[in-house]
Amino acid sequence: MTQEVDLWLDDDTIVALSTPPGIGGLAVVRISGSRAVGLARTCVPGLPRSPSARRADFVELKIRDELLDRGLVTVFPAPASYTGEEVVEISLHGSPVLVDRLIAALCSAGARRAQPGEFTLRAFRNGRIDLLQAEAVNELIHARTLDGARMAISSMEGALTGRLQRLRTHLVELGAALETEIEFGEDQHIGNVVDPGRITSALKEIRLILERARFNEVLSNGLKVVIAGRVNAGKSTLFNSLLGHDRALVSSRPGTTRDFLTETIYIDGFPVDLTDVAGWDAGSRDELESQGIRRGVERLNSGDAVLFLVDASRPLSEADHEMDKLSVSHCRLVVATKMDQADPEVLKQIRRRYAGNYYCEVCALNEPDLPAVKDFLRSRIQGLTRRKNDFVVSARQRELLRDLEERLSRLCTGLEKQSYEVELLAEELRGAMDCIGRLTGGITSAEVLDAVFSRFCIGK
Ligand SMILES: Nc1nc2c(ncn2[C@@H]2O[C@H](COP(=O)(O)OP(=O)(O)O)[C@@H](O)[C@H]2O)c(=O)[nH]1
Ligand SMILES: [Mg+2]
Repeated sequence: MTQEVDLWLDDDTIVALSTPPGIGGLAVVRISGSRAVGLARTCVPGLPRSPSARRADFVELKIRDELLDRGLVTVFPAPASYTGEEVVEISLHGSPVLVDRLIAALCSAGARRAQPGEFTLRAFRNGRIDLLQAEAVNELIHARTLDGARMAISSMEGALTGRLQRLRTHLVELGAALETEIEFGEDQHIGNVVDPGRITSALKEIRLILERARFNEVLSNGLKVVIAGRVNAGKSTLFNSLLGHDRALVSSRPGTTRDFLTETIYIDGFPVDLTDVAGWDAGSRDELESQGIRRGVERLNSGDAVLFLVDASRPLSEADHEMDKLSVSHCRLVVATKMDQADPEVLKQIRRRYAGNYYCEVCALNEPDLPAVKDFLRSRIQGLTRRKNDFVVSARQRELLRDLEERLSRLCTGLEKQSYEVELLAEELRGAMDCIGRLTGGITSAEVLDAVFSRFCIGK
């Protein structure tokens, strides 16, 4: 863990390519640290003695008197830069050869190659942004949808930070009240000193954030849909039809698909991850298959919707009933398949049984577009994305928010009850403040920083 501590403490001037690696129209090389301008000058001899702030200058890039390229140099003096340090950005032609040469020259002059996320880590270290905002930067870069990007930007602007700061103010007030109580005995009810309603409303706020975190995930990462149904129900055929090409193996021999296949389709530009799962045959003793089933069930439970396929050409079986039970509590569309070979008796039975469900009948073999299935997915997307948020919540943040929620709810109960242990309440309160500190990065550790920043790209 010494490396993270170094990153946290060292004052090297760092350099990295900030645009994607490879051939492109332009490449931007970023340098940050107290020696940024000095080091840049070794490759930009024409850089003025006191360069103008945040204005691009057209210059010659030279390495040992040899012209490398012509490009633009912009100097961002400290502290009004992305990292809070002196920053220089050099944009040149997007040639990996030129970029490598430039970075190597800067390194031999004394710069160090930046670690993933190190520019943003420095912004955090120098108090330009908090940890919530740093994580939002990464969410923004990786957003798969425009809505995801919008939420990330607003998080970067401090939407979640603001909410948590308000909450923290309430908790500090409550802490002061509890201390008075501890010092001056038990004759007055704590509710007289602090308004428990404030904690209740803080609790509501946290619950709202948590509830919305789920929607956030869909908005940022797309809809996760699992195709379920007994072996040979036509899952892989439907999967291929929705994809528009043959991805999954289709066979009349049961149990052909032994693991997952996940592929993305776009509905109105919105990404939908479709998963075709291994043979769901409940009676199977085959080790590999039952493992596939277990993982399929996990997948089902963490997804946003289920397409539950029932074969209309064969009598309903025990496996159908089991799949029915597994999927009933999820948002699901029941799909009667193989309509070209439907058995009238079976179909009647299916229609009766699934009256009241979202339901459609298809022949995936000859029906390439499957509009009924797509309509269902479309309405699911609309349902989940109707409520827009102004922040993103990472897995790390969600865990801390859950912890915070539990503590606040214990605090609430404690405050409402007449008999309470003030010391215990104070303990919960400290825990809650800790959670907020960990969320924003006021309290942090090398492991957390490593976990957060190692997910970044180099150059950000
Ligand atoms: N007649 C007909 N056969 C189908 C249809 N859909 C799938 N099948 C056939 O049913 C068998 C099993 O299909 P498959 O997609 O592999 O089922 P899975 O085990 O649920 O993935 C294959 O022989 C398919 O060609 C359909 O709409 N009509
Ligand atoms: Mg299959």
